[in-house]
Amino acid sequence: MIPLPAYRGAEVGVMGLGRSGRAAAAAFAAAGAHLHVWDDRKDLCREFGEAQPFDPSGLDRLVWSPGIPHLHPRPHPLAVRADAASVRPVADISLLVEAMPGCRFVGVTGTNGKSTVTALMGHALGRLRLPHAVGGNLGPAALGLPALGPGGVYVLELSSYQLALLPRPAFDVAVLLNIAADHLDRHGGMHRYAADKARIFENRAAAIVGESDPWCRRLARRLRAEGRIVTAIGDDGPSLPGLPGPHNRRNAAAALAGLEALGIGRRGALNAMSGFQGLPHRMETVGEIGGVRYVNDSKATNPESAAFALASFERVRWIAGGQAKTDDLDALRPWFGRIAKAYLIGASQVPFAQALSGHAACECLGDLDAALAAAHRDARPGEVVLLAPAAASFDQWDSFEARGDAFRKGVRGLSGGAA
Ligand code: UMA
Ligand code: ADP
Repeated sequence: MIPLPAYRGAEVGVMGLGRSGRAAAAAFAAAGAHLHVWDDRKDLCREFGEAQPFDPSGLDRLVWSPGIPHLHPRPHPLAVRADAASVRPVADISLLVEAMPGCRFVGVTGTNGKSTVTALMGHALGRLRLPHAVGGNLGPAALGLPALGPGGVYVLELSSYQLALLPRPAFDVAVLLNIAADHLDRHGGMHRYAADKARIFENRAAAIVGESDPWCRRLARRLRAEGRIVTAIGDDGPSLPGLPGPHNRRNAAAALAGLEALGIGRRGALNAMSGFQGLPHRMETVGEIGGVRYVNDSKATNPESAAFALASFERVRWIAGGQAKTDDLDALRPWFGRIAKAYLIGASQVPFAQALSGHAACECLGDLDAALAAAHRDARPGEVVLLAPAAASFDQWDSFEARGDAFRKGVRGLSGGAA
C-alpha cells in the first residue's frame, strides 16, 4: 500500500468503490485522513459506515474511479456537483506520483497492446533485479502497489479514462502504442480520445510513440516540432517466442525503448526480456490437436487488434463476434484471404456476416461452444483455430477473461486436447 502521510487529518473523498476506489480508501484510512466514500451501489458504501450526503465543498482531495463518467457521454451527477464546488476529481495515479517523488514512473497507453508492453517491461525489470512495481489499469490499483524506495520504478498501464483524470501527468517515460477508435462515448469523439491519450507526454516524459496510425504520426510530428525527442516504435522489434505476430514485435520494440529510456543497456534489456511468456487471452496457444493449433486472443475486442491476430497465421478458422464496438471490419480487410472460414457468434454475428459477405466463407453459430465444435470439425492440419472476436464479450460473458477461459476449457475438452 502507498503511504499518504500528507493526508493525515485531511478531508478526502473517494467516488466508486471498485478496485481503484477501495485501494484509495484503504490508503487514506491508513494515513489517518477523514474519509468520505460514495458509490451508486449503496451496499458498498455501507461497508464504510453510515451513507453520507455528497458535499464536495470541504474536500481537500476527491479520488474518482476511472470507470465513472466525469465528462462524457454525460457527467455523473456527483461530478457536476464537484465541478460546481471547484473540486477537480482526480485519478488514484496522481496520488501515487505525488507520494513517491524519489521514484521513476513509466506510463504505457494506447488502444491495443498496453498490458503486453507493461507486463513485458515488468518482467524485464524483475530479471534485472531492479526494484519495481507494475499496476494501474492492469493488475493492482495504483494506491495498492507496494511503496518502493528511492530509484524504484513504477510501470503503469494507463487507460484513457485514467489519463483524462490526471491534472498534471508527469511520467519519466511515456509510451503511446497506437490510437484506433475505442471508448469514444467516454471521450466525446475521436479527437478528444486522442487528446486524452496525448496527455501522457505532458511535462518531461521521454516520448516513445508507435507511428503506425495517422493519429500517432500527427502527435509525434507535433512533439518533434516542440523540440521533444521522440523514439519511434518500428515493427522490427525483437521476436520473442512467447509473443507471436507482427504486433508483438512492435510491443517488444516499445518495451525495449522504454527500458533503454530508463538507462538500461540494449543488450541487458534484450536479455532480460527473453523468456517472457505473454499474458493469458492474448495470442495464447491453448492446445494443439492433430496438427491444428488453437489460439485464444479473447482480448482482441476491436477490429484493429483482431487484424493483427489474423495477420499472424497463414490459414485461420476464425471465431469472431460479440458486443461489437463497430460493425465495420475494414481494418481486417487485408487479411480476409487468410480466413478459411469465419464462425460467427453473439450479438454482432449477422452484421459481421454481412461485412464478410463476398470476401470469406462464414456461418452464424450463435455461441462459442457451437463455433468451436464447427471449427474443430472443419480444421485441417497446419491451420489455426483462432478466437479473436473483434468485439467485447459483454453480450454473453462477464469479461473477456471468462470468454477466453471458456474457449480454453472447450479446447481441452476436445479429443486429445491437452495443451
Ligand atoms: N460506479 C458508480 N457509478 C457509475 C459507475 C460505476 O458508482 O456510474 C461504481 C460501481 O458501482 C463500482 C465502481 O464504481 O463499485 C467501479 O469503478 P470502476 O468502473 O472505475 O472500476 P474499478 O473496479 O475501480 O477498476 C478500475 C478500472 N476499471 C475501469 O476503468 C472501467 C480497471 O480497469 C483497473 O484495473 C482498476 O481500476 C485498477 O486501477 C479495467 C478496465 O476494464 C481492467 N479498464 C478499461 C479497459 O481496459 O478497457 C478502461
Ligand atoms: P490492451 O491492454 O491495450 O488491451 P493487450 O496487450 O491486452 O492490450 O492486447 C489486447 C489485444 O490487442 C490482444 O488481443 C492482442 O492480440 C492485440 N494487440 C496487442 N498488441 C497490439 C498492438 N501493438 N497493436 C494492435 N493490436 C495489439
